[in-house]
Amino acid sequence: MIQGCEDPLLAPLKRPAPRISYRIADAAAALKEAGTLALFGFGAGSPNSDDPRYLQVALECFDAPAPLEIWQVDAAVSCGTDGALHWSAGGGWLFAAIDLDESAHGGPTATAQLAYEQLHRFVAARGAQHVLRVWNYLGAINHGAGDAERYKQFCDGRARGMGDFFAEGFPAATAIGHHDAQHRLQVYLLACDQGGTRVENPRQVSAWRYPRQYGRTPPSFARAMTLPAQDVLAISGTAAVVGHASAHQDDLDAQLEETLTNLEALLASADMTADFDTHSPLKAYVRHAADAPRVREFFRQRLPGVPVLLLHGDICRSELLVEIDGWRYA
Ligand code: 3EB
Repeated sequence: MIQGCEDPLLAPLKRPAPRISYRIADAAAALKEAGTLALFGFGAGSPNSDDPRYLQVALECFDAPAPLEIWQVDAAVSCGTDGALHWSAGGGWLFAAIDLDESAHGGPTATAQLAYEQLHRFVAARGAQHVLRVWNYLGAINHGAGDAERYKQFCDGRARGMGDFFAEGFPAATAIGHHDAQHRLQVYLLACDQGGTRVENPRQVSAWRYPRQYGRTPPSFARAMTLPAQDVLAISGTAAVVGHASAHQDDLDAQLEETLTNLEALLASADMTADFDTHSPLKAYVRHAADAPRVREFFRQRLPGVPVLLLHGDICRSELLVEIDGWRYA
């Protein structure tokens, strides 16, 4: 191309980030709104819907009534199912989700392998797609000792199933334990026809370089991902991990402070200012229900006005009491 000649027809299409919000709303009405790419309910009491864009997440919410999470794009959305998988697409964005019952697939390793194989097969068939963000929810995540811990079995299966899915680099991710009696593995993702930029945290060893003590297969995720238009950061599950070690065992307040320090370090390493605002929804996964009021108070004091969903979930290291993930919109 001739230098200085900027033909708008040759410039790549901008892919504005989906808008993500929490809302007390009627599920059917939210699904009817223009541009709804995905809708999430939280916990057993949340709505049921067969719409492929809807997922009932197996984590209970500490808010009553529990809000819905809505992803919206400025484009027409199509959707469908493909075997055990359901999906939607619009404006260059792709949502895909799978929900598998472990009892039908032979435990956490085999189920994670199958989930990632299915997602890989589906996303690959849709052509150039970049997986930017993945969420993983599995039952009884801390059950089992040492390498037999269910989270570590999940990491083994995830790595086996992904093959070259993430050859360009790992997506940002979250992996949290749910309390559903049925051991279901829920995995959902956000992909785009343009790539993002991976962000690591200088305070933390990259997860894929964790030493052997954390399991045979290091967790495969990036700490965060800048979305293609460069204005939004998708933030992975972030906890009180410094270097590769868990900090402040049994101290909720200190873990919250350390986690916020990690989030701020992540923003700095993405060249963003160290603040969150009313457009930057977060989630806090809280291990012990009794800690929820203190976590809520921490957000009220330290991140006032930031939308936060408090969910009852287990962090993948049993000494960690809280984990935060979410979005930072510039
Ligand atoms: C950590 O920092 C906490 O296995 O996909 C955070 C985010 C964590 C994602 C995953 C695990 C995962 O290591 C654990």
